[in-house]
Amino acid sequence: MTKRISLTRYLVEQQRVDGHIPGDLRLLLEVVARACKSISQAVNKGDLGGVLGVADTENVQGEVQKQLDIIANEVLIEANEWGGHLAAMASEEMDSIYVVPNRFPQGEYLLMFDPLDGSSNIDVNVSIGTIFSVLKKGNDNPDTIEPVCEQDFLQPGSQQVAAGYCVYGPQTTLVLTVGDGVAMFTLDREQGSFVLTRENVQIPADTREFAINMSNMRHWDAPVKRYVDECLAGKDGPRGKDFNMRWVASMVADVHRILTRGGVFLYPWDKREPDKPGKLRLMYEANPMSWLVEQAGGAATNGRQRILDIQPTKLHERVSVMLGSKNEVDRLTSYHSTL
Ligand code: FBP
Ligand code: AFP
Repeated sequence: MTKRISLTRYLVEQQRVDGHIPGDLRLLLEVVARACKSISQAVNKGDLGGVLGVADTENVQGEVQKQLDIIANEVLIEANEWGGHLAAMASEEMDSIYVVPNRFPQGEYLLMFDPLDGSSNIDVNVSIGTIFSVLKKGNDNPDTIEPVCEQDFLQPGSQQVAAGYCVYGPQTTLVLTVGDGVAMFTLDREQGSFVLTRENVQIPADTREFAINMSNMRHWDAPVKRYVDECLAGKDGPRGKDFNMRWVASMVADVHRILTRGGVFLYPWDKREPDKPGKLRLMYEANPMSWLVEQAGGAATNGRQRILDIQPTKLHERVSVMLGSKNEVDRLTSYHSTL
């Protein structure tokens, strides 16, 4: 049975007992968790807090922002800018990086986030979440310190030092990896703290459940179509078993289900936008989720390459995503090399 300890104690043990994380990273993760608690409160208030609806602004990808997108972005920036652990932040909701202002000490970490993933679900009261990823700024030599710039963020996902998400659903759950497996913490609202409720999370290698937006079927590439057609064929098809389908339209909620009971999630490249590699964002969505999934024994590729090995060329880069139960992702990847 999982020891019911607080997130704070878990992180202290990761630092002190296991030596996995430096003190600065521990404090940074505590601040991110605190910001998630504030966002959770705002999400819970909904209409009572006057936070629902659109904000009449667009983000850098031309998507209409919801009020809660903007509120969550501000909460994360305000919570994290003064602590001294960060050099800069980048967000799905901001055009360029946010350098920690001179009035605060500069740290060595870079924080990336999608402040409120699944925005289309906000007003309809369906699970949404915050996704985050932490990198270390490359240049550590104090004699040659350069001001932080966008280039510092362009590291492959394999360089992440922490990644996680917080899902705001029937429960608020923070899911975290610092490279030592995946742990889940449930928000105890009475105590006001995140409590460890699952550790060493493992995704089963096989599954009977897939997640994809089926309305895009006519736009898919042949390998994805083949994979889903075979799942839909059920017991009498080549897979010899029936499959179930789930699609929340919040990556956080779909990945949370996969970490909880297995499954495979696809948001593949499709013919609607042939010049874009996919819809999801590499740095704010795909990298943190891929690391969590790999840490839980699953796999994550873009159909051809391990997502964590992709060298980003720009901050808001997009990517095709296939992640979850290992044998299914391996199958999908093999279909891409044969078709
Ligand atoms: P449960 O309460 O047993 O989960 O059933 C839920 C439900 O009756 C509906 O809320 C939902 O629309 C439907 O089942 C989902 O069915 P399916 O599993 O076939 O997608
Ligand atoms: P938003 O945060 O803009 O709603 O996007 C959510 C998301 O990037 C991801 O969380 C979902 O898996 C995916 O979009 C849903 O996309 P569809 O609307 O095409 O189903």
